Amino acid sequence: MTTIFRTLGLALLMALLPGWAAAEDGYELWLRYRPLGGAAQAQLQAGARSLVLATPATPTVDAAVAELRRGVAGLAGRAPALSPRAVPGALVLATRAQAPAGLDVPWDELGDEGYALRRQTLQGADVTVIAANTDRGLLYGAFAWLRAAQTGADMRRLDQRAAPKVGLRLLNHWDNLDRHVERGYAGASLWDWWKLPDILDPRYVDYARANASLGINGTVLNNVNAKADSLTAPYLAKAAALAGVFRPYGIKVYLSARFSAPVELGGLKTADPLDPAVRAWWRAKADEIYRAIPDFGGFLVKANSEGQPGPQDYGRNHADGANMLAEALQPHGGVVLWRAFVYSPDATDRAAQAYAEFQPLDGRFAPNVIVQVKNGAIDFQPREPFHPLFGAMPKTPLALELQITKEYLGFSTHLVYLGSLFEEVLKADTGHGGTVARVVDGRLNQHPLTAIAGVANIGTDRNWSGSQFDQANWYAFGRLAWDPDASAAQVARDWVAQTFTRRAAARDAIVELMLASREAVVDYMTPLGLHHLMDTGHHYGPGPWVNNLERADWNPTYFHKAGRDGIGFDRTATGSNAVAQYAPAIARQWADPRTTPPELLLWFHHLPWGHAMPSGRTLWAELIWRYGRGVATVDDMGRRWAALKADIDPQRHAEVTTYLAVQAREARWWRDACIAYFQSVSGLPLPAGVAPPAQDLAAYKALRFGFAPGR
Ligand code: BDP
Repeated sequence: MTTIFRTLGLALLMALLPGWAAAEDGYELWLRYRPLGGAAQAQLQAGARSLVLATPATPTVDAAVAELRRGVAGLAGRAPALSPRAVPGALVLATRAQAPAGLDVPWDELGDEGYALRRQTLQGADVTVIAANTDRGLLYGAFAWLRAAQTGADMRRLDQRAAPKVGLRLLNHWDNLDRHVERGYAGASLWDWWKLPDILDPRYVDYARANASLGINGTVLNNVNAKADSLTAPYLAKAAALAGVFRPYGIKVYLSARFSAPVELGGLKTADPLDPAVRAWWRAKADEIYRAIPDFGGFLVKANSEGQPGPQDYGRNHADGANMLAEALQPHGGVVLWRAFVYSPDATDRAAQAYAEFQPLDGRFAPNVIVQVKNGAIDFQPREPFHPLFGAMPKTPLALELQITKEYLGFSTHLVYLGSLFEEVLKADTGHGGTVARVVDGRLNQHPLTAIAGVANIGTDRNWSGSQFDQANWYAFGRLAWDPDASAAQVARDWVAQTFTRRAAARDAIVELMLASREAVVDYMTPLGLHHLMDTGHHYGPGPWVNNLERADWNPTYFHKAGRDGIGFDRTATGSNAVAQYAPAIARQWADPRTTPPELLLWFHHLPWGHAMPSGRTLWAELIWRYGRGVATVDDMGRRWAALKADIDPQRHAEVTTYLAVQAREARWWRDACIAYFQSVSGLPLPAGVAPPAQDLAAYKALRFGFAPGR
């Protein structure tokens, strides 16, 4: 009772005090536009006195102008008015068609979506130019200019040029029609399907602004575990309403398509992709979709995976299925994103299956099909080697699928900056003549059609992503999708400056904390190449002992194979030989434990507990040392954050503090439960100085989480 009153009292107090009422809750993301203060603010004011439009008016230009006015009003204290000509201090938005004489812009380099920002003299006036070939380019340029201002760039000497390296930069929402988000840890789905198409939540616009600010240009609205209902007329009208909100922001709508829809919706007896009636059904469906959504992006498909229907149900292969849909979308310019996340219960190594099913189909896909491949061969683990399909299907455009939502990395309660993980994958050398980034951006094999997808971490939570720091993962995905060569550290610096603080010392301290966080989670969950030790179903918390699931390859024991003799999955020639799916140079390196990086050791090798590690420790001692290092890093993150109290607004500082305390507790839980279990298997004593787990193994095994989110 007293607590209720106390809470109510506090809420009342917060509502009454203006400072508190305006407390930051994270809703504004990285578009918070707080006053720059000091010289920077005066400079920005001088450089954005007015807005000049040298471009045809479109809804996208309107969006750019609105954002610039909002941004400058916040950062500089005064919104610029529209002016008919280039007066000194004007911000000139120019597209090629109406570019004023005297503009010095390398138009051809900018393509359809790129932009140039520069300070220059135009018709005798000192102005800033935002130039692009299209209105979308202008919008991206406007956001880039605001980002430059927010991150403390010298606006008097601005000279930037950028064009995206990847064509389709997509969020994948695993959102169900009842608003439950599969693997969602940030509340319910943003899409209020019931109230659509008539009622449009204003939040849809803020969602679009946030994505456009990063260059994200497409969104798959519904879960890959799709319901056919999404393709019915009422739901297409709802999707069309969302498409209408997103269109000015350069964002196209896509849908996950259920392969059996011709049976479920069309009353056909089969969904066989070679059946003429089935093909006709999909063509008619595509025509119907494009009548409702003329710029519809296309279909994402999960087929013959985890119980979803697909072409194999009819003895056909993935190319048959994908090409049928591609044929239906082709006249409208749509694409098929066909997922390669497949595995069946009877195979010997789940990590080897996608390659086995897809690689032989290289060259058999229609030109508007992209095969969408997860970053690793298992499933979004804290660390996996890059997927062996990258580089191995030169005739097929491959999209990289990353998971922004942290299904296997502590949901939204653990602070883990995924920029580091994304960067590691993109920069991985495939051994086929280029990195994963070069495969994905099409340069390695000259593919004009390119895509990158991130499984969204967005929901109805006020802070959008379930925690303040999870916003950084959405941000990092978008920035790296635009430029896969960008540095995760630089991206983090920008995010911190836009979101928390521009003060260099504080900003750098937060960035350091973020950059340490990914290795920390690897250490306290799955060090040394271990994977899938998470508990059943919800994937939260440790469950290395789980061995009773109906399918072998759902069990953690299947993945770590720990026994008296040692630990690890032998994927070399003496085991599943999945390592041979990599290019020869990489395969050779990873087939030998002496040349396998310790980070991937137990992914590829089953080794005795006494195996000597480069550190001089035994494998057993190294494993325990790494679990301990993970906990120590999280403690250190907590200390660093505590020291930043004066630099961060109280609400967000306090919130992150409580989250970090949960993470510190749960990192210990992970460490102790895993050590207790592995010790029960190895039978070895703990190395000197290592404290025994806080509880016995039975206590960890007894924990249950019936209502964990996201299932
Ligand atoms: C796994 C998730 C599951 C997804 C599946 C997928 O546990 O919820 O449906 O991947 O990607 O990570 O299709």
